[in-house]
Amino acid sequence: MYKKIHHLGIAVNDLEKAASVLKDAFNLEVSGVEEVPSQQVKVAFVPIGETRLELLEPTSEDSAVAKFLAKRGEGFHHVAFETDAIEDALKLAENQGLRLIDKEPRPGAHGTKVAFIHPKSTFGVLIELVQEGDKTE
Ligand code: CMX
Repeated sequence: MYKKIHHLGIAVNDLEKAASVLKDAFNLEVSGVEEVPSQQVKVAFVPIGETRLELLEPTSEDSAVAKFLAKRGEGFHHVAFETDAIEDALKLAENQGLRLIDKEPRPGAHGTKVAFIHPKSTFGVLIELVQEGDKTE
């Protein structure tokens, strides 16, 4: 049901500044910036081997990431598990008593389907399920 860690999300105050550090001090490639209106964030991806980092900057004060930054400051925000069966993965999590933030998948960056599980039911870690767009049709 699960394939790999799709990405690790990191909340930042300034996406350009964080991207520069990863480019200049780590020699990593940083993708173009994309807005994800459904999540009120702009994001950039940084591939590292089989996985990637996702830098997240809020585009609205009401966004989940803005609240996170205000309360906890910059840092690790979520881990995303890639699945090829997101509906089944959500059902399994719900049947096991986890608190789903999204009962149905919603649109994520780059044409993906995504759904989140509340960190209070998963040992303090916000978990995102991701299914790549080309596998959902
Ligand atoms: N990781 C771990 N704990 C977190 C957290 C995170 N990312 N975000 C919030 N929390 C904690 C808070 O610190 C708080 O803990 P305490 O009560 O111990 O202080 C608790 O969760 C708050 O939970 P809440 O009152 O239910 O809800 P919030 O309004 O703080 O929202 C959450 C938290 C997870 C429900 C919300 O951030 C959410 O819906 N996230 C899913 C969507 C998302 O994160 N989108 C951004 C990423 C988009 C992308 O990747 O494209």
